[in-house]
Amino acid sequence: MLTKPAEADFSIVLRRYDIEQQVVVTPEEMAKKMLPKDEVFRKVAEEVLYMRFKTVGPSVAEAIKARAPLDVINNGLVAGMEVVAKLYAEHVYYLPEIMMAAKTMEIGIAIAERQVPGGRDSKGTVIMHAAEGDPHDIGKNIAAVMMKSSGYDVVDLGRDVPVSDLVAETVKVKPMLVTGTALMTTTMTAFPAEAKLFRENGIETPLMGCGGAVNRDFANSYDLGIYSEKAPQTPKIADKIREGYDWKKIREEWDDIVGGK
Ligand code: B12
Repeated sequence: MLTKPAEADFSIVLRRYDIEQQVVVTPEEMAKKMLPKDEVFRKVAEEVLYMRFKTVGPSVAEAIKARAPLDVINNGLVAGMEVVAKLYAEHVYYLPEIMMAAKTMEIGIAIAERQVPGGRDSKGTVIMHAAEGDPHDIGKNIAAVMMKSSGYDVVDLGRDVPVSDLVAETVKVKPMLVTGTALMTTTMTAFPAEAKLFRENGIETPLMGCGGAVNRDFANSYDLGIYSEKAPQTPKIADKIREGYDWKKIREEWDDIVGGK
């Protein structure tokens, strides 16, 4: 006999079947633990966390009156996205929330980015891309803002960039640095393939491997490979390349460089 709907226990029915235990943490609890204490940054971060794409613009515009635009990006928008990523990992948020939060963050970044001081002489050109097959470009976009604000020209090839396109563009543009982002273990293998083709085409440009799937050991495992863990480290490394450091010297002095010494 069928159970009448009124008698069904929906707390048992409406649960994810593909994980062992449903995590009970709420976005509010996670926000309390992870979000910055600073009121201005917190408000911006909450816009991302709660996917408020209609109000993120006014909040960011308000925040950049009181705080530096790059800090609003890093300590507000990115901080909010970090909570979203954590909630996804804990199976509280699902893909639709991720996509809406990412969109909200992008709207905010576009507004803050316009206020980042620029207009200086270019320090050099950097090519940035997300690896072939990889749609994750949020970290790359943040790193691109940092590079532009530090005086570098950025040629952003976007996401899911075929290895052959990257090589062709690098031959054409002759950048002083190429960065790659991979958040998936299936796409990070693009970097050694790109480095091999760089070499075959006589390119000695350092190829920075970045993104969640990549660690320092992996980025150091192929010729030309160097590592950057967080977006704000990249201008420091690029400054050293300007001083004449090659990929081997960057590797040797990496800790000192990103430590700011
Ligand atoms: C947002 C997100 C998405 C969005 C991406 C939107 C976008 N435009 O980027 C969407 C919804 C599209 C997506 C799709 C998928 N995703 Co996804 N996604 C995520 C999520 C939740 C957050 C990533 C993120 O943006 N974080 C915030 C940014 C700021 O962090 P970040 O990218 O790590 O960047 C930081 C550093 O890595 C670094 N960095 C990054 N890039 C660069 C570049 C430079 C130059 C520098 C210096 C530094 C740097 O600096 C940043 C901070 O300073 C992660 C989970 C997680 N915890 O990371 C999964 C995750 C990356 N996704 C995953 C997967 C599997 C997928 C899908 C295959 C899911 C599916 N089954 O369909 C699809 C991809 C399908 C395809 N092939 O097209 C997996 C990858 C697993 C693996 N090990 O391979 C993850 C880890 C989730 C998981 N735990 O399973 N995803």
